[in-house]
Amino acid sequence: MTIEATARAHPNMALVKYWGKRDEQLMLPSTGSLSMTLDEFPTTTTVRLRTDGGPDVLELNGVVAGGDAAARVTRFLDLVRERAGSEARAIVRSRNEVPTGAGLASSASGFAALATAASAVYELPQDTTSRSRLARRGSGSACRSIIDRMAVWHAGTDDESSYAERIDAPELAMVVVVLDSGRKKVSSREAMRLTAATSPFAAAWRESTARTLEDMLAACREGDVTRIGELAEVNALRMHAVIQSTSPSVRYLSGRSLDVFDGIESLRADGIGVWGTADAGPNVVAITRPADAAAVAEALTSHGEVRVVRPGPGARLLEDPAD
Ligand code: 2P0
Repeated sequence: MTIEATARAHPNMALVKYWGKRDEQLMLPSTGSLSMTLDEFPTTTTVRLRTDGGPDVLELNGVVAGGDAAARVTRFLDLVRERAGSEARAIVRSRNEVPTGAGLASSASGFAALATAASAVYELPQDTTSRSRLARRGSGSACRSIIDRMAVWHAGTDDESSYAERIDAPELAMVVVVLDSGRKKVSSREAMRLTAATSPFAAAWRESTARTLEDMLAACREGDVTRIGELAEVNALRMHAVIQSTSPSVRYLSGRSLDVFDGIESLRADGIGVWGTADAGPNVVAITRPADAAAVAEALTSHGEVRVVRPGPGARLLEDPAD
């Protein structure tokens, strides 16, 4: 029996956003979504089975974690153990190169890496679809980080039918503009609940996102970068609109975020194909063609730290953990 496995996964950036659940227990989303897996900001996670009967331990960037983060990992491992028919506890060591909690989806890379390493040590099915379903139970968007390059997450209606899979799309680049790498005030999970419970626009968000996903899949098939960018920007701004319409209102975008959206708009006025998106935090991500990425990065560098990212690999086991 393998006693230790190490996996690496990257965050993903949604072009059609996941914002709301139809089933919190099974982590089924209220709509499907679509994303690009990034080639930067990896999480590398080692899962080692304990033979000494001690409890689960989570170590994040070299520091033993407690509280919600550790409880979430233990709940996830409980599900893995139930499926594997195992009682073995584990030591989980995770290293993140993404600013934790800053809206760059560290939970997606984190649970994608954990699901992949845990599937190996607990001897669960390791095919892509099984790992995607499992990662979803840790954090919804993690199911997309299992997938190479571009992924659609089928909302599904039960555990079996809700998973992400690879799609073909034209070559894209993104320019991440980091404005704030601090932890956000309201977690995505909490704000999704608040949206469903209090926003008068929640149903309209779900309906428009389902339509946008169909349009986005068509744009990807047709290789239409302009259409992809336009749909992604509108979808992101609709998500932020529905989030702001909660009671009490939640606002993730800051004045500086809006300045970046203005900067993107003026680049577009100059004839560059570039569109904006943002997750549950103030950082803004510009979507563009690879050939324009350097010019976009240069133009946006006055707003914050910029990083050009490209489509990256799905979660995978590392043969040599020193890699
Ligand atoms: C997304 N986000 O599609 C959206 C856009 C943030 C904004 O998925 O409760 O960490 O663990 O399923 O996946 C962030 O939420 O939430 C997210 P849970 P998750 O990328």
